[in-house]
Parts: sequence; C-alpha cells; structure tokens
Amino acid sequence: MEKKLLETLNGKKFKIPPIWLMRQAGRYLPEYQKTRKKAGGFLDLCYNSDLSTEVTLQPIRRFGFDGAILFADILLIPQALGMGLWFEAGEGPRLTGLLDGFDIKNLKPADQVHDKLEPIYQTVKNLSSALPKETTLIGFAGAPWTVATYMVFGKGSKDHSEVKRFVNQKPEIFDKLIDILTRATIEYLCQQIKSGADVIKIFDSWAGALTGQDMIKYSFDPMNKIASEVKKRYPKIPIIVFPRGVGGGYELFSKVEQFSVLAIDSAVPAPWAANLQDNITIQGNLDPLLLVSGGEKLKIEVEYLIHHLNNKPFVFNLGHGITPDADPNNVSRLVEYVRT
Ligand code: 1CP
Repeated sequence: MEKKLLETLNGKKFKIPPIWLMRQAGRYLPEYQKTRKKAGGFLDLCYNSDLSTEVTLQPIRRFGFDGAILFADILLIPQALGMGLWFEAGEGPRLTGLLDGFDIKNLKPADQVHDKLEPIYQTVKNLSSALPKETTLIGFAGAPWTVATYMVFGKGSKDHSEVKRFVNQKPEIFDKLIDILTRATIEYLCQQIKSGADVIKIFDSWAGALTGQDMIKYSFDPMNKIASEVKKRYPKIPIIVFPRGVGGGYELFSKVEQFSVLAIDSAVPAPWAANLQDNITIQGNLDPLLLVSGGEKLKIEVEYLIHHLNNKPFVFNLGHGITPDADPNNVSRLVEYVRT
C-alpha cells in the first residue's frame, strides 16, 4: 500500500493532503498518561522500547494519522554524550549545564552515543513492523543549536539571553559544542534510518532566538551539514527541517536541495508560504491553540490553510506541538475537516 505522507515528502501532490501533528503522542491523551505511569517517569518511558512503541501507536489508532513520529526526546543526545539529564515534575528538563560548570571535555566522542541510545533504535525497529503499511515512520533529532541551548543553560529559557551571552563571550567553546552535536546527530539519525525510519525531521525549535549572522552560523549551517551527510549515506530518505521562528529566513531554508520539506510555525502567513512552494514542499502551520478552543474557528482556519497551501505538495500539521490541554475531540474534528 502507498504511504501517502512519504509520497508527498517526495514531491507528489494529493487532493487530500496527508496529516500528522507535532507532539501527537503526549500528555493530552489519557492513554499516554496511563502508559507513562506504568513506565515510572518520562525518561523511563523513552528508554523502554515496548512502552515507547505503544505510545507512538496510540495516536495512530485513535486518529489514523498518515505519519507516526518515534517517541523519544531531543535531550537524549546530551545524555548519551555524558551530560546529566532529569525531569523536574511540573517544570521540565534539567541538565548539568555548561553555566553550572560542566566542561565539554567531559563529553564522549560523537560516535560513542549508540550504547545509551540502543533502546531508541529498538523502538524504531518495533515500529517499522508494528505500524500499518500505509503509515510513514518519522525519526527525529533536535538541531544542534536548540539542543545546545539546553546544554548551556541547563533548562528551558524564556528568551535565551543566557545562552546568547555565552555564545558572545566564549565562542570557541560554543563552536566546539555545536560541532560535537552536529557529528553526534548525524550518527544518531543514520542509525534511526538503518533501524527503519522512512523520513527524518530536525527540530530547531529555538532558531527564532538567533539574530544577525548567528542564524546562519548556528541554525542554517549545522542543519545543512547534517542533511548533506545523511543524504550522502541515504540519498532516498526525505529530510524535514523546522527552523521555528526564523521569519523571512524561511526563504533561505527553502532553497536548499538537501531539505525535502520545510516545516513552518504558526506566525508565517499562508499566502507568503505559498510562494516558497515553488522551491520546496511545505508542512504546517495551524495554531496548536485551536485544538484547545475548537469551535467554528478551527474549521475556518483549516479551510484557509488548505485553500492557500494545498495547490502544491503540502503536509498538514501544526505550527508547533500540541499542548497538554488540547481536547482529543478537537483533534478528531481536525482530521475530519482535512479529509472531507
Ligand atoms: O511529562 C511528560 O510526559 C513529558 C512531556 C514530553 C513529551 C511527550 C517531553 C518533555 N518530550 C516529549 C516527547 C517528544 N519531544 C517528542 C515525541 C512525541 C511526539 O512528537 O509525538 C518529540 C518529537 C519531542 C521533541 C522536543 N523535546 C522538542 C522539539 C519540538 C518542540 O516541541 O519544539 C523540544 C524543544 C523538547 C524538549 C522538551 N522535552 C520535554 C519538554 C517539556 C520539553 C520542552 C521544554 C521547554 O519548553 O523548554
């Protein structure tokens, strides 16, 4: 059977676009909460291949999405490189960051991440046999910049001023960190492909914090390097890039041959994004909050996106991840609107 999402990523146009959602597995689903509890904690869930397989499948069973994204997290790479990682209940990730005195000399070489990540590869293997034949399996990693923001500050940040100050004051150390992450990410993604991923996505969720030439140096260049190397080893695997928040910078990303698909955030006007479709397939960009509020507006905004972006190959998605307070009934409605 045909994999509609995969075909679209390779440039085929369908009358009804494929749909999947960022963070489609997660806290808004009661069945996720249950499985997470069974695992013990979030990281225990990530490293438990059977339960990770289960939570990846949950939204496929419930909504029949065209794509399933591997259940894992972008912060597993710092942990695999030897940095401390844990999750504070109700707060989010914590790492033994550079600003707390961690020395990057203590990071493992990039090609030694695989031991720790073996359960993730096993999850990909499980999924490639457990998924319905028409469902595309998406592997992923964080982009070096976004992962580095956590490795420097040790947690999420409001405006990333701490990491930007670090970049300005200690560029040699920061450049080395970006280089290590770039190499480790290439190895990680290639191993996911080897294990059965059909597609990979690189999340640069905090690219919008970068200014001036740093956007090129720390978001565009490393993602380009990763995509080029992955494409060299696996020329047929499509690559989705998500440099969230780069505004006019999306145009630059749209022109890179190694990138198959450009995922755009909700602030990008659909008519403007339609112009980029001459260069690249677009994925996006419904506001995730519409899955909390629902109502008539959800339908109107879905129609608006389809009207502007579905004249060329297009992947329906959100502009960022589903929030924990999203209503699963609104997700069902969304899928119905897109498919009818
Ligand atoms: O409490 C819980 O159960 C944990 C919540 C959670 C989940 C469900 C975290 C912690 N990560 C995930 C899964 C996850 N994370 C997936 C796979 C599931 C899916 O998409 O269906 C993916 C692709 C990610 C990627 C991720 N993690 C990103 C990039 C995408 C994005 O949303 O911008 C980022 C920035 C992270 C870091 C992270 N992990 C978890 C949280 C709460 C955060 C964000 C922290 C912050 O706001 O700074």
